[in-house]
Amino acid sequence: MPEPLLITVAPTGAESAKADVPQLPTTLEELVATAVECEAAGASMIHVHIRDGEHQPTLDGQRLKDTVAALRESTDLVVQLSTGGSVHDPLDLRLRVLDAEPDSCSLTMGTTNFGDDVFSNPWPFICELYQQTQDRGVVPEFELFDLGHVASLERLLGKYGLPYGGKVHVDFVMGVPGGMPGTAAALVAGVAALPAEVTSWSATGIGRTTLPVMLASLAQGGHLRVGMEDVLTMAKGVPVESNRQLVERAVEAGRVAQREPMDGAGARALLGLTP
Ligand code: KMH
Ligand code: ZN
Repeated sequence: MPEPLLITVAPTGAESAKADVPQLPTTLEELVATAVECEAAGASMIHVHIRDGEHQPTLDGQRLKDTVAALRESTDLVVQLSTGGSVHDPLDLRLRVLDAEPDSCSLTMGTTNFGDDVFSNPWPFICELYQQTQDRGVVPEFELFDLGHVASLERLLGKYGLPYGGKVHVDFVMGVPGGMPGTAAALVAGVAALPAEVTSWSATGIGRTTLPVMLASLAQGGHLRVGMEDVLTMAKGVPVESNRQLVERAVEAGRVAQREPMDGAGARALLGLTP
């Protein structure tokens, strides 16, 4: 039997403006409603960036705690908070995301050019964040924007050992201008380079690379991340109406590959989260 498919939804991100994309879930109510419908459609993990009252990206501690609580109350999704935030967030605030006690957090394995900006992830920050996840019982998802990040992951695991829970899950974030391209060839190279400790991997392609990366991931037995953080069109000139639509498309693609969507319990087992 092919392995069930982990579908992570990344519904909001930090890059798109509500004024430009009114269907982007930016309030807590919109985020919870999105989470509920994406879970029903087949997602089992949610990668969360939150916004403030003006719909701007924020890492406000109380809002993060309220968000984790609300998502736990309404869904069985694995709640993953972004520690990447926006390119403007300082490193100390990004570390404090863990105070909200999520199930999981993102942990990007290196600095990368990010369009015209720089997404800063210095090595000492990576080490500090990783050790804090181990101490606080949070399962990291290692975000790999470039092939060099794969080598850094090997270095990190060699220095500090396995994550909390004992599993190593990584996510290839491809097609960011400044990172690795969103191509099947790049994904093949990335998967081939993964350290032996890695137990599962997913992939997402930004913008027009969404479909090639999704299909290449399924072709190699990988898992999927989808959502409006990563793509705002279904096809050229056709706007995404909702995150649910992207999850439904991932479920459909997975079924072609004979991969049924994993439920929350399956995702927790995959990630080493105790029930
Ligand atoms: N918003 C990007 C600068 C993450 O969530 O950890 C970083 C990002 C990665 O989205
Ligand atoms: Zn993110």
